[in-house]
Amino acid sequence: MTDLVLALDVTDPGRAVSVATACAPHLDAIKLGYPLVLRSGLSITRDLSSLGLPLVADFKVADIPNTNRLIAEAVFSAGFDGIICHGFCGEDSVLACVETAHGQGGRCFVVAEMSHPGALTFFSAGVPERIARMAVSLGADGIIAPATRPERVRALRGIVRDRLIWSPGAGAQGGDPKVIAPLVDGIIVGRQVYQAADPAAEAAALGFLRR
Ligand code: NUP
Repeated sequence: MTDLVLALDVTDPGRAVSVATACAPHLDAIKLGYPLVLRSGLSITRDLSSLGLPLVADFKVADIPNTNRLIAEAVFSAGFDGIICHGFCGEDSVLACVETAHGQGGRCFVVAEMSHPGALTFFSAGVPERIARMAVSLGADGIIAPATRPERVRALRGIVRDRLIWSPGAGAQGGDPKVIAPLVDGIIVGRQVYQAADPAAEAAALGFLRR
């Protein structure tokens, strides 16, 4: 069973809520990031809470431990259920997010390798493997790994084993949802759904991934 996670990068808050509401029956979680939250404010969580879906803040938190903790506290006080942080800032920075998440009953995902072409400039040469190992050792709930590179997801699965892998990059970025879904616990899809003429129908059509 693979979760379908909607990347709600819809910049108009009203439309974001209507897209999320229409798609909700076909989703397992909603991921919100800067494109929406910088326009709507953190209070968008209140508008989405009635959908009853986990809300994950994709702020790719990447700062010193104290700042990471302050950001994570703001995220969980606003009603989010999960947070995504970067791993390259090191153990103490990641731990601040993991501990704050777990203190609030939430989850923390660590970006191990990004999905876009330019990611390989620095997410290469064993770095993603090191980040994945660190995420496991710090008790993170899962990692983010690229749907655009299934072979890399397989390699990282060997490290994280039963921790979660959520994977963006299917659809608009070229990854094949059919290929990636069996390898991961959650597939993150944004534009393919919210830019469709009928987002709910598009989300429903991805329902086969969840079986
Ligand atoms: O490596 C990453 N790639 C990626 O696309 C890590 C991410 N968090 N994302 C996010 O996933 C990206 O910011 C966007 O919110 C979503 C993918 O959206 P789309 O390409 O399906 O529209």
